[in-house]
Amino acid sequence: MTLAKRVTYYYDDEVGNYNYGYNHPMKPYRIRMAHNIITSYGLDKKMTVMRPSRATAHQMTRFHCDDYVKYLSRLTPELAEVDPMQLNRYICTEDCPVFDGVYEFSSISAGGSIAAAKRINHGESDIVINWAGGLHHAKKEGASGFCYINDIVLAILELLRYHQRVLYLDIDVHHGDGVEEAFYSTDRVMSVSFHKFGDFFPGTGHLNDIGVGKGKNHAVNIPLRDGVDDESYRGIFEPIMKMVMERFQPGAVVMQCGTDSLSGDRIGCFNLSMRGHAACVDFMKSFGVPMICLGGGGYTIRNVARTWAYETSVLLGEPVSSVLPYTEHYDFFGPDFSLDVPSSNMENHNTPEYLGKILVAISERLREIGH
Ligand code: ZLS
Ligand code: CA
Ligand code: ZN
Repeated sequence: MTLAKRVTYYYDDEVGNYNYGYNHPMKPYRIRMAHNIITSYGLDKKMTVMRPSRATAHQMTRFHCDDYVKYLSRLTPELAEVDPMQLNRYICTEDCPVFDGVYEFSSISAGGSIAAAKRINHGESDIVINWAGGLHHAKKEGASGFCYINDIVLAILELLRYHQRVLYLDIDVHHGDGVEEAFYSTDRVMSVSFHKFGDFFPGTGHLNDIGVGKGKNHAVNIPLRDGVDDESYRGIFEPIMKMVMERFQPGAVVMQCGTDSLSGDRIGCFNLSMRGHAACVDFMKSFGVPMICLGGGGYTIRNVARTWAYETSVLLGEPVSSVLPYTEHYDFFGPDFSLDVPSSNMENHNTPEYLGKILVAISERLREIGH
């Protein structure tokens, strides 16, 4: 683990009450489960814990269309039923259901990420955490892939007020399409996403999608196959991110720490262990550049809670016992009750040749940028 830093942690206890629906894989409750592990380890005593104020409609329209934000702010399950035409304009309702409080939920997520950016801008913290953030698919004009408001784009826009260059890094198993698209033609934001590619949502993030105009070579896509393990992930993650940091020299980093890239995820198809996932977070911390860590995907909720709690300890530089402390969710964590998500024996479809070719292609393009 690298050296201790000043850490701020944004958390709103209401977040765990929002519900996408019984059958839906996205469970905001996992954020409360992570929080309870964090406090049971006493990690809340080692950082500044704050409840973020909710993002206003006005703040949301810094990225999103006025009409969409206005519509979302008034949207209720009842309204969705009486006016399906209007609804279909903005939302694919199977992935993005109109649940009770959908707008408030989004404003908690976005409020935390915007507050995180302000805290970094004012030099009040080295690292800021918002596990309710990371909703990377939301578009300017509509919801997509469980995401309604793009808290990440809003946070980056806030950071750009004080920082000439901002790095966005996304280790969710899905492509960070909403964020990439928002900054596709600028050289002030570099967007790097590692994701499953090939017959997988959202379908974007090809190796050769590199940005346009001034943004050329400032979008970096690492398309992976099923079953990537800790060793092969680290083998491309570390050299790519070292090069990115050297060439781009960002003033701030926003890292989306989606945990659907863990082994055994309900939607994902990678084979990372909790320690392999957290090693990426620790590696980024080691550069000593101000950083915001956000949540995102993660659908096997006991493993999401374990991993975000562990990553909080890694960011604090405070080792914790691998025996889970008692929490009200203790029964979720059997039969082992340990702070661990192991890899499985699934096949790794990413051959050394495949990964080698990706590394060569990306190195060549990164060599072209620089200041
Ligand atoms: O990155 O694959 C799709 C789109 C479909 C297939 C699924 N049907 C329902 C709609 C059409 C093509 N959607 C993905 C979205 C993944 C979003 C990831 C978000 C993030 O992790 C950041 C937070 C998808 N994968 C799995 C599902 N949707 C899905 C699985 C099961 C269900 C239940 C509830 C709803 C309908 C049945 C649903 C969606
Ligand atoms: Ca990703
Ligand atoms: Zn995801």
